[in-house]
Amino acid sequence: MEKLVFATANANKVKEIKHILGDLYDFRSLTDIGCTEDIPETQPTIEGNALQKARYVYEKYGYNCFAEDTGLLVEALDGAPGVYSARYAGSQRNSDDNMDKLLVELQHEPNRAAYFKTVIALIIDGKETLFEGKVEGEILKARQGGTGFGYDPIFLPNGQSQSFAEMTADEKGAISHRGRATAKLKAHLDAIR
Ligand code: ITT
Repeated sequence: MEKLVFATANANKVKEIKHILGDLYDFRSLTDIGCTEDIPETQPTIEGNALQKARYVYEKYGYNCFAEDTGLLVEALDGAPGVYSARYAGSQRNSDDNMDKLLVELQHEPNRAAYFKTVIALIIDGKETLFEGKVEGEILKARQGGTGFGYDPIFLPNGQSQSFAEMTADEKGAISHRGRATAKLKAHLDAIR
């Protein structure tokens, strides 16, 4: 297969998706193709942002590629931070600040239900396909665990006794939003290879 670019600046996403897809595909990073600019993410939806990032690379650099966008949607906050998850506490995009803000917002809130949603947008020879993955769970009262990234230390998936940040990459990938979306991407790529 010709090369496929993963249009993300987030090294944690690359690690998790490579872990699931294995070595069968010849993935290139944005750095590999000389794309060092900040790709715009200005759409009002997770789907829109995933497509915007993938289209940017496809149109500007001409490579088949995929991008993903992820959000954490909290029921008691009407789906916030959602599409704004990365910038929840400000443009510094800092995970500790984001978690602190969410913990304060939910301080007196008994309903802790939330879910992660990932959308992967794939563009091969101009054909766009979307893959979605979700995982339901709850927001913990304090951080637990030191692995993973982003909101992982305060997210407890339903039916589990450990937060995402207490799991190994295999454990998280087997049930996570990104793991589920990536499994669909993998099935599609395997089918068209
Ligand atoms: P891109 O270059 O791919 O856009 P990004 O870091 O901007 O990378 P997103 O906009 O998709 O990524 O990130 C949304 C936010 O959700 C951001 O704060 C992440 O830290 C967080 N996040 C994404 N995936 C997560 C996961 O698996 N576990 C916990 N938090 C996650």
